[in-house]
Amino acid sequence: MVWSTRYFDDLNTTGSNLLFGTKTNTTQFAKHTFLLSSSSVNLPSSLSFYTSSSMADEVILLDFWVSPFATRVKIALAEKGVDYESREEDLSNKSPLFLKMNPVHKQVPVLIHNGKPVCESLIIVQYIDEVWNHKSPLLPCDPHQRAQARFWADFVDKKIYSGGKLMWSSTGEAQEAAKNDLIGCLKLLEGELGDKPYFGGDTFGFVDVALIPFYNFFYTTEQLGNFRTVAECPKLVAWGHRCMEKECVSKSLPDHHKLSDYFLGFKKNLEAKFIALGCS
Ligand code: GS8
Repeated sequence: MVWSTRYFDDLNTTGSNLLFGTKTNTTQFAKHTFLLSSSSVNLPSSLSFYTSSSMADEVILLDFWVSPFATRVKIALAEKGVDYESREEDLSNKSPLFLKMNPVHKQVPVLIHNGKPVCESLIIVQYIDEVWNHKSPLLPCDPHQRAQARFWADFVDKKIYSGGKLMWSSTGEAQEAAKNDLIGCLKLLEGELGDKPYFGGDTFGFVDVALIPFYNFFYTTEQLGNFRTVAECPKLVAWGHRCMEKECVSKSLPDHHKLSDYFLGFKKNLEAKFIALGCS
């Protein structure tokens, strides 16, 4: 595994677009011998050699250490045992390679596999599951279960990420409303988890990969909204602990204290800028 030595260099280089995800919203094998077209086909492990990528593959991740979206990709690659090079991007000074590889959204993560880019974290995780289908399937075989997994992963993006973002960009009553909405969404997720060890059932899967990077953010969001996730959603917190025991997760997630310091400092800077601009 090749890790970027610039991992912690760019802590303060990005604008609010890092947190809020858009540029405009400042406020707020060598090649495969053959590849089976669907990861829904389960092969005997003796055949897996023919379907997985070889060490000669070049896998580069355009990365940013704070990004929960990039963390998803790191977890999926680690779970599949894929070697890759992480290249830390300075989001306030995007590299020519980055702009070339993701000209539409200009966002991390971007996976560059043998020179070809794949963008958008959930699409990248599905791509990884299809290409490196020799082990640890992330999506289920059954089409309906696959659709369900995609639904909940999409829910994470639409409700958990967006709900957290709203909490960060609001104050007072609006923040309280955002907090209550977020807790409601976490409870829905806890209901979907039920008594299963993972969202994927007995094994770690697609929804687990989609959500676990945000588990780290719970700690920071709790401080901001003055609530305890464990009191609200104990099974979800137990799931988070279970996931953290997996090496692919623990080695991919940034330290939550560092993350918390980063975001709380970031929020303070943003507030100071608002005060200086005379905004309330
Ligand atoms: C979101 C990626 C994103 O927001 C995905 O990959 O799933 N839907 C996408 N990336 C942020 C960093 S993390 O907050 C980003 O690259 N921001 C820079 C920018 O928007 O200019």
